[in-house]
Amino acid sequence: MAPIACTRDCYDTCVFEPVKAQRLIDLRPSPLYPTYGFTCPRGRADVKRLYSPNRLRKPLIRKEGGFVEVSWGRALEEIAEALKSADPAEVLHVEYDGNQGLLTWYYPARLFNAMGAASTDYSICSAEGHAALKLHWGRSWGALPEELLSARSVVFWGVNAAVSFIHAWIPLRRSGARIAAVDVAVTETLKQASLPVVVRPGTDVVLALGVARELIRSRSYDADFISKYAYGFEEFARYVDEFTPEKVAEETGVGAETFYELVEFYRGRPKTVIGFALGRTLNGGDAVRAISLIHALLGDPLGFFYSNSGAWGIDFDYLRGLHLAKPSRVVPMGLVGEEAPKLRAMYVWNSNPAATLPGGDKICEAALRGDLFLAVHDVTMTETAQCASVVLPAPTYLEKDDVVYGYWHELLIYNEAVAEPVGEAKPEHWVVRELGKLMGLGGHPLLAEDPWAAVERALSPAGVSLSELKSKRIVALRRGDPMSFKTKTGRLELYSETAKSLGLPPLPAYTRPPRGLVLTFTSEPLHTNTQFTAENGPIRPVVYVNPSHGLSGVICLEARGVRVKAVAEPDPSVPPGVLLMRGIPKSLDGAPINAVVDGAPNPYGGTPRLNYSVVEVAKC
Ligand SMILES: Nc1nc2c(c(=O)[nH]1)N[C@H]1C(S)=C(S)[C@@H](COP(=O)(O)OP(=O)(O)OC[C@H]3O[C@@H](n4cnc5c(=O)[nH]c(N)nc54)[C@H](O)[C@@H]3O)O[C@H]1N2
Ligand SMILES: Nc1nc2c(c(=O)[nH]1)N[C@H]1C(S)=C(S)[C@@H](COP(=O)(O)OP(=O)(O)OC[C@H]3O[C@@H](n4cnc5c(=O)[nH]c(N)nc54)[C@H](O)[C@@H]3O)O[C@H]1N2
Ligand code: SF4
Ligand SMILES: [Mo]
Repeated sequence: MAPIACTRDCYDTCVFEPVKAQRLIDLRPSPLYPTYGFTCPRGRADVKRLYSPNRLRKPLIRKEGGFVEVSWGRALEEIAEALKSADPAEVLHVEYDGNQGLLTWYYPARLFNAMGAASTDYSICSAEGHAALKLHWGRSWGALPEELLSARSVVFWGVNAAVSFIHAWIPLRRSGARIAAVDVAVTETLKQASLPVVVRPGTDVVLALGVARELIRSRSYDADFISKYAYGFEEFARYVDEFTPEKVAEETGVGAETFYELVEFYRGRPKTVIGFALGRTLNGGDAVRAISLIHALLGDPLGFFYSNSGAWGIDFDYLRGLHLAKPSRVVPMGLVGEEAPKLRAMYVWNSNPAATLPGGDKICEAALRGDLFLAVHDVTMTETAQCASVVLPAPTYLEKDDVVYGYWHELLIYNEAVAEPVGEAKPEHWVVRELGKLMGLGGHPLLAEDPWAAVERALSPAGVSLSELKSKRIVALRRGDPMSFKTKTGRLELYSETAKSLGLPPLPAYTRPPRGLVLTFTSEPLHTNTQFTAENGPIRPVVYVNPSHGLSGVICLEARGVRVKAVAEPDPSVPPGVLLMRGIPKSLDGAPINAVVDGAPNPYGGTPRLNYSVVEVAKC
């Protein structure tokens, strides 16, 4: 059978060979690059989820006594009426990467742009680092899998790759590459790294600038590369000179011995995987900037990998219809919860914001009070769907045709359905076009354009036609020229004139973190964000904490007057001052853990500081 790609928000974007008898019975990981014949526990759980009794099968409307099943016609009328009667600026669509398909994630935004609704800024995950990297490099993409996997040494910085990025981690472990890893706790990744480096939360920028200083002082940088391609070396060198090993130790907690080992590691010209999590900490965008610039000094413009989503030239804006219509306003994702009580209607697909966004609990409060009309299109009854006015059943990626790209590998995959839609599940593009018709927007050019014609147009800058993709099934995309820097000066800006022109600091900045206990998160192997609790069990609300704090058993975490309840587990691999949770659990009393998480946007891409919330511990 034709291959099919996992559409989950994941570095790996695995390619599977579906195995079918009467119905789909297995997804066999492709033996080829870069899936290499293995996968994660979520990959195979998709087969289990496909026909699970937990799937949504029919549209539901909330009534006094709970949800009742209704026809698609009735459900769509209800939603169309609510969207039509509201001021478009008070209608917000919330979607993210539950499924990375071009038709599933991107195209449906056209309805909301056509009506002039409010949009989010899509900042929750990786926007901060994308924006930060562009200030120096004019791009955010970097190494491809083959470049990363053939490296003799790799630094995993702010990413628990042993759990969240297994198709980089396992091949590198097998190849015998030397591994350094930088984190705020001794995670699974640090435990297996030859050079584990534990930093205080929010201080990575100091460590990276300290490394840069040593490389410059010892003349271990590529002076030819710098003079040929870079701008602002003198200013950069002057600036980093204040980041002495003493300052590094004082701010980051990394002692001289480990620090010099890391400098030595970088002299070996490793690749660095810069984790998305960095963009979710204090000074995180600045850390991403500084780490990437180490590779500028080393003369390796493909030395880092962050996300390659922008490398292929796929026109995501075209898919969302931004060439013809714009949202009336943009709400940062970290502030959607705060905004919820002021909205009239919210339409959610491909995400579970009540659980995953800071203050997402306020979405449910507003909806259950009756102040907010909430519609949710999902494959299962999520926390957000449980509060909705109308719930619509969606097909999983196994039940619909779509086009899938990766944010690490360069393969573009044509996914053909391998199962019939379960129950009355309908794809996202069909739903928004039907809603458009009911709202009198059916003739709008954004909705009149056939979804596949939109995909064809969006792929043309990437140099791929749909007919080629359909016949080959997998096409390798090409990235641009790594020596072409689309910055203000046209050079690799060590001192960023691009940032300056935007009113941002031209050099990576550092603000000393306030004192206090920092709540942070690391990935968990059995779940992707909040998914697969039905198949793999719930995510336990455990806070791992250094034994010196004397905490164990049920505790409350409090911030800004909000409390959540969790179980404290003493763990020496977490340093004092850090509270580490695995996955995105719920409070013991059922509230989302994100009720206490800080939604304030970071400065470059607006990503909220999910990995840096100062909390108080209270008895409860
Ligand atoms: N506290 C804390 N919060 C976090 C994070 C953290 O580390 N800590 N991580 C953050 C990050 S990095 C991210 S990316 C966000 C993720 O936030 P979300 O995108 O909300 O995460 P998921 O829980 O994966 O929700 C995806 C939803 O899409 C649905 N879905 C899957 N396939 C389809 C489909 O084909 N069609 C439709 N309509 N729906 C589908 C799934 O059933 C699921 O409900 O969470 C963020 N929130
Ligand atoms: N198994 C599994 N895989 C996943 C996901 C999942 O939920 N489960 N989610 C997917 C998604 S949406 C994403 S975005 C990626 C997640 O990829 P990343 O965002 O890179 O997240 P993690 O791999 O969880 O690793 C982040 C690490 O950063 C550390 N950290 C927190 N604060 C700081 C800091 O200030 N400095 C440093 N150096 N480290 C810090 C945390 O302790 C944690 O171990 O993974 C994807 N893959
Ligand atoms: S979640 Fe990631 S590792 Fe797991 S099957 Fe999907 S792409 Fe592969
Ligand atoms: Mo993410």
